[in-house]
Amino acid sequence: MHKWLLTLGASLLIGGAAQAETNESSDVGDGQAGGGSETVVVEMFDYSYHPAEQEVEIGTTVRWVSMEKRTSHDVYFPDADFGSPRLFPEESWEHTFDEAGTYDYYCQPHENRNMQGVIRVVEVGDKE
Ligand SMILES: [Cu+2]
Repeated sequence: MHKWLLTLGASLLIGGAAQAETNESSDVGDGQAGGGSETVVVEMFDYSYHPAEQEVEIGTTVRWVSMEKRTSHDVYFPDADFGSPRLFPEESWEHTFDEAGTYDYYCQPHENRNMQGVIRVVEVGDKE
């Protein structure tokens, strides 16, 4: 009985956190298709993406979060000529990947500093 209550409390906490996260990102909402999909975070600091290489399953939303104190970065996919606005400290931007493939990207303001990354999107179940 006691144990059951603890478990219930824990799941309520988790549910609350997930909801807060969804609300926070609603202003960037870009491709909310396929509800219930996962969100993966790539942090931007020290003029690089962390992790620089990220593998995700189709339907995953990737959120880039700036952890910088001063500079700004963006996320630009040259193959698609598509990307984020400039992201200043504490700002974030997200994109949902609905097709398998290798998506190279870089930071336009810091291309000359080799600030680049790649998202590899694989079929559901193929993630290593
Ligand atoms: Cu940058």
